[in-house]
Amino acid sequence: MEKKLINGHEHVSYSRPNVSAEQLKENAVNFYQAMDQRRTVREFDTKPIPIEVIENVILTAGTAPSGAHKQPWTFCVVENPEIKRKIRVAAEEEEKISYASRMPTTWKKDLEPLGTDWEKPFLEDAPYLIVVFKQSFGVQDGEKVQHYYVSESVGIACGFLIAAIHQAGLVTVTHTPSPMNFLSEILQRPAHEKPFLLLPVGFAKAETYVPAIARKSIDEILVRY
Ligand code: IYR
Repeated sequence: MEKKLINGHEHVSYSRPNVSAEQLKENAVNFYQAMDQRRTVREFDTKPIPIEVIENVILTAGTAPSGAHKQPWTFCVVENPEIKRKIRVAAEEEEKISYASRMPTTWKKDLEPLGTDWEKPFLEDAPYLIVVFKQSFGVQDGEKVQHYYVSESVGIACGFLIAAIHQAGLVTVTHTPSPMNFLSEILQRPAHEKPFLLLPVGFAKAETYVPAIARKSIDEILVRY
């Protein structure tokens, strides 16, 4: 592999194969159609899944770009039923209060078509919970390491993760119990890691339903200049 020093730092040559316009169009439409099959699913089958699948979707998430390549993320994988139970109990405790008094009426109205409520059985049914933490800063050899665009970086990594989960043939739901500090306590994460997103991962329950909702059209989301 060809190497070159830039600013005194080693660079390696990089290229991707030349692809015809026809092939580009086919690739793009195929990936869109595959991703358009993704749905948020809230009811899970308890069927186990090999850990290698979870390792590889997390490796995929780890390929995301990040501010100054600091990779400011930690992915905790929970398989232990007792820890899943603890997370469910704590999440439902918060969600119960949120639905009863913290969420304004308009918010609850907006959620009505999705059929959500405070109960979160998926936190125990799904064979794995991936709890994503964002690192406000890093720690290396006891020294503080500056991180940049942390939420953006971790958000992009979560997008990759969700795409990888779908591509593998599994389902998930982006669960954000609020507040979610209980996740730091249960999983005993250090103070510089903040809970970002909780993703149960598994097969969809044999008989489940998702809301009959549509995605915005190209004209609604694309502005050309
Ligand atoms: N965190 C709650 C409420 C909730 C909020 C939004 I915005 C959603 O898109 C879905 C749910 C819950 O998980 O039920």
